[in-house]
Amino acid sequence: MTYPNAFSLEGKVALVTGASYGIGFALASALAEAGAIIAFNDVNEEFLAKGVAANKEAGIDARGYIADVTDEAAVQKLVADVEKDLGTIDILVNNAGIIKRVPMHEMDVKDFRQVIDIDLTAPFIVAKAVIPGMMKKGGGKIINICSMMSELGRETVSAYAAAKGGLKMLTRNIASEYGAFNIQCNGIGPGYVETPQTAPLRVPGHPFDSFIRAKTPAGRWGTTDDLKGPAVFLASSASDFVNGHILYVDGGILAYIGKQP
Ligand code: NAP
Ligand code: GCO
Repeated sequence: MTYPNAFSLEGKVALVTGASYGIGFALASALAEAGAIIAFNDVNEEFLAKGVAANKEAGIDARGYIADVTDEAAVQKLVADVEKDLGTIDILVNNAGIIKRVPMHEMDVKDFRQVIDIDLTAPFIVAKAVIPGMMKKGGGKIINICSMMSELGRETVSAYAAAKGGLKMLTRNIASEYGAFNIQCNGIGPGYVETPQTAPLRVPGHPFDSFIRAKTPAGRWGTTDDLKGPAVFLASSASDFVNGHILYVDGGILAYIGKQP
């Protein structure tokens, strides 16, 4: 395999969940720029329509599919519709996710369960739905969007950390169980990235903003552009012998004790 062909996704069908905006939208754009045919999902019709329009504006012919990724019947239909419209799914990015920041002792169990449902059970549901097609086709790529909280805890994010820690091990188990079918399953662990999900933490002057800048060697928040190259790598044949790996795209947070105050 010559380079840069190894990074080409020409003709590959990619499904990205929760991709009307934020990290999912950026990852879908990156895969499209590398040649992939894009199917993206959202749970909200209005956001889905905005996502289709934004892709069109960017010159990307992405198909939008509405589904709540926690609903197995809806996901089975989503995958069947994508495969009817575009062909067998070669690349799955399990991106959809939520966070609820509540002190654990005050957290309602239904909120805990909702975070686990969307951030951990849904990646299982969607991967389960696409793996049979990948097995039949002779291989595929699954990329689960993990987190710093796959490795670290912090106050108020118990449900999210439990989910993202579990997602790390689900990633490794899919890699273990399906590597023999030429399916590689890896994770991307973004650091702290500027998206709507982290907007409450990035209010100018918010102590968390200066905290994260001090914890990141580059002294800045990540952007969704920082995640594009790693996603294309893990979606391409350049990573065919990378399996069960969580690629942390965190600017070095996990390596760094933090800037002395
Ligand atoms: P975001 O801006 O909040 O976007 C989350 C996306 O997931 C939205 O499109 C949302 O759609 C969708 N979604 C939520 N529940 C869904 C469901 N049940 N079915 C289908 N789609 C659903 O989040 P983000 O910052 O882009 O994060 C994307 C992923 O990266 C998440 O898994 C997050 O945990 C992870 N992550 C984020 C960061 C960060 O710093 N931002 C860092 C590490 C990891 P609606 O808006 O329609 O609900
Ligand atoms: C938080 C943040 C983080 C980021 C991300 C870090 O409240 O700590 O939302 O969880 O979203 O997951 O990798």
